[in-house]
This record gives sequence, structure tokens and C-alpha cells, in this order.
Amino acid sequence: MADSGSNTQSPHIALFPSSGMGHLTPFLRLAATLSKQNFQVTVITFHPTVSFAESKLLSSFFSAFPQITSKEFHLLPFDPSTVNSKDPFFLKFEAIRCSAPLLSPLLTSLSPPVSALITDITLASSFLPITSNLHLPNHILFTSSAKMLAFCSYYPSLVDTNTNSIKISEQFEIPGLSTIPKAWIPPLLLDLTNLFATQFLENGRKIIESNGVLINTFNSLEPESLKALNEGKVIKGLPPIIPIGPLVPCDFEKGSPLKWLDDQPEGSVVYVSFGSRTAMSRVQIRELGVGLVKSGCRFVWVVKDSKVDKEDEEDLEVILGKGYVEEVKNKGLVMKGWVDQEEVLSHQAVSGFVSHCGWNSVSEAAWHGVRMLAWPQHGDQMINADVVRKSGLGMWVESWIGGNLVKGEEIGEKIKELMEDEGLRLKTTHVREEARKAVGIGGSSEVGLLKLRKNLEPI
Ligand code: UDP
Ligand code: G50
Repeated sequence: MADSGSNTQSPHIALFPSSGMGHLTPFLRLAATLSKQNFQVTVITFHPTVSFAESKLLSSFFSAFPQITSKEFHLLPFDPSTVNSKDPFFLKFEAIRCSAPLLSPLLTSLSPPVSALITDITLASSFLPITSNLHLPNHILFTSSAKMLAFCSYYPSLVDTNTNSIKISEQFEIPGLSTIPKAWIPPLLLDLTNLFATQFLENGRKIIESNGVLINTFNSLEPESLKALNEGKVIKGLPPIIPIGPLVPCDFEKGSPLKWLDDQPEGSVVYVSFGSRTAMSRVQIRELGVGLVKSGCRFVWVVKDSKVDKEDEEDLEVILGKGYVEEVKNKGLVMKGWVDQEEVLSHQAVSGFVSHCGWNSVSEAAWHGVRMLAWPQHGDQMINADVVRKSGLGMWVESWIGGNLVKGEEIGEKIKELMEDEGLRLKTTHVREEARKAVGIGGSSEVGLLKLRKNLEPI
């Protein structure tokens, strides 16, 4: 998009990402986009991050964009034993939320003065009152699907205020959307005594007080949800819901290339990854290992054995059993730790993706037209898997949810089906074309970013 063309100084925007790669990555991509469009950009950070991956990404981001200011937000002391959660990411959300009194002095110290804040959804309810006091426009960046945003906005209506509990029948309707089974709801959200549920509820209630919600999706990926949200069907009074996706991976995210892929035939490889913070049980990991062999396909498999990379110490030999890596080496590359997912998904050898359906992974698969076998584990992943299935981006074996062990035989069959399904290949090619259109002239992302610019420019 071109510069606004006026002589006035371009607006200074501050962005406040939350904890976890799934939150940090879209924020940094948006910051890069805004900077390239001549906004002055400040990214607010906190230390320490939960994972190594976050601190590494931040440092390569600031090296790549010296024109973007980094500003540290100091956290107030926080006692995790006072809240009902052990998840290090949710505890970090809470530590940031409880430090909200420090936001006002930080924002007013920025020079030139900031004209708007973009806040992660996990921090929204604690930050919106602060920016409102400062008369500072505040947009939320919602880091999951539009369908999940519909659920988040509607969730407060599901609270029974007499008992302070959540009332959901086996199937329920969000106005304007197709029926949602209870089994797709993030399990933590069924229990309001849980820290994550209380945060989710408060954030859901406050969305209407923001100036707009930016979301990493595009019209043709989620037409039903975007329409229902923007037509006021889900709840009344929502601000504009602005699709700005797919947020495209940038150079600062680059890691070392996987040379192994270069030797594989075009479209022959299935990539298996469950994102940055989803670990399966050891027995399920081993069944997946069996399944990959049974599928007969070539594969790149990133094995994830612990939620946080800082604790990821176990050897592949111990996780998979002695000899597995060696036995499969002609067909498969088994890894631990971080891989450059962009490099993998963009590689001509890769055509399938067994994924937990973290929203960034869905968006990246759509961008490259890589068909998905959705295998959601928890959280927002089931609702995202439904988007994958409905949009034509992939298939979802719904019976795999719920935590029962899925046997290698069945996994192998489904992976084979994924890789051989010609109809699905055509549909994902179409999704890819639509994703490209969305970021092109007149596409939903370009229109969304123009709308954001309009909202942010001084009148
Ligand atoms: N990612 C990556 N390499 C890995 C694991 C994850 O590059 O080994 C990236 C992935 O491309 C995505 C993000 O990390 O951009 C993970 O976000 P997502 O929403 O898919 O899942 P989460 O990790 O939040 O569950
Ligand atoms: C993780 C999870 C459950 C869950 C989500 C997760 C989301 C993402 C968006 O990422 O829905 C979101 C997160 C926090 C919040 C509001 C919205 O307070 O385990 O639902």
C-alpha cells in the first residue's frame, strides 16, 4: 500500500504482543507490515519470555528492523500460587495483565506521542480501561480464527450468573453460525474457576469497548463467521472486525534450511508438527511413529515432548524407542526442537501437513496450499479444525478428539488418504489462490489494512 501522501508525520503505533509464539509471530508480522507502510512502530516487550523461541525471534526481528523501537514493559511481582493454573503461558498472561497500572506511564513516555495501541486479545480487558482513560484508540489483534472470535464474544452469554458457571448443551448455536458441538469447546472454558476461563470471559466482555478487532484471516477462508460478526448477529455492538490475513511469513523468521527436502520428489512429503506448545503423550507419539511408517509416505516429523522448549531435554532415542530414527531414515527425517516451518511448507517436496491446527499453522498452510490432516489436541484447535474442513483446506477425523489413544494403523491410513486425495489437492490449490488474492490489490487484507490506517490517522 502506498504512503498516505500527506505531509503530516505518519502515525506512531505501539503494539503489545502477549506470551507464546502463536501470539508473538502474528504481532511481529503486523509490525513489519505497518513499518513498511511508513507507520512509526514501537513493539512493547517483557522479560523473561516463556520460551527460547520467543526471545530468539524478538532479537532477529529487532536486528532486521532497526527503525522499529523496542520498549520494555516491566512486570510487577506476581505470585502464581494465587491463581488456578499451572500453564506457564497463561501465568505470563496474568503477570502482564496484573502489571496494567504500569501501562499508562509507559505509553505517555513514548516519543513522538503514540496515536494508537494494538493489544493482544489475552491482555485486552486489563489494557482497555487504561487506553480509554488516556483517550488512546485501542485495537485488538485476535490471534485465532474468526470462528473462535465469534465464540469468544458470545461466551459471556453462556454464563449462568446465579451459579457463576457455564451452561452449554451438547450442541449449541452462536447466532449467525452453524451448530457447534460441546466437544469442540476448549475444555478449560467449561470450568469458570480456571484462570484461563476467567481471562477469556473478561476479554470476551470487553471486546465491544475496543476500536476494532484485527484478525489473521481472510474472507473466503471464513465467510460465515466474518459475516455474522460484522452484521451484528453474534452480539450487538461489536466494533469493526477487520480481516488482515494471511499475515505472510517474513525473512526475520528464517532458520537453517532442511537440505534433506531438496532430494525428495515433488509433492511426496508430509510434514508433521504440533506447533510450539502442544506435546502429546509418549504412547501417542510412538503410535504416530508407527502410523508414519505404515502410511508409506515420506515425512518430516518434528517431535514435541514438552510444552516449553526450555524443558525439552529428552533424546529422540528415549522418546521413540531405540533404532526408530535410523530405521526410517530413507523415508523420513525425524527432528526435535525448532524447524523453519515456512521453509518446509513452501518447499516443492511438501504437499501434506499433519497439524494440531494452531491458527498460525492453518494460515501458513492456506498461504502455501498445503493440504492438512487436522489433529486438534485442545484449546481453540477443534474450532480451527472445523474451519480447515469447511474451507476445503483439509480433512479432520473428528473421532480422534477426546484423548483416547489413536492407533498407528488408523493414523497411517488417514495420512495415505491425505496424500492421495486428488479432490483435496484441487481444493487446497484454490484456497492458496484465494489467500494470494486476499493480500493483492482490493483483497480483504489490503482493504482491512486501509481501514486500519483510516482508523489510526488523526482526523
Ligand atoms: N513454528 C515453527 N517451527 C516449529 C514450530 C512452530 O516455525 O518447529 C511456527 C509456526 O510456523 C507458527 C508458530 O510457530 O507460525 C506456531 O503457532 P501456531 O498458532 O501454529 O501454534 P501454537 O504454537 O501457538 O500452538
Ligand atoms: C489456547 C487455549 C484455549 C483457547 C485459545 C488458546 C484461544 C486463542 C484466543 O490460544 O482461543 C484467545 C486466548 C485467550 C483469551 C481470549 C482469546 O483470553 O488453550 O481458547
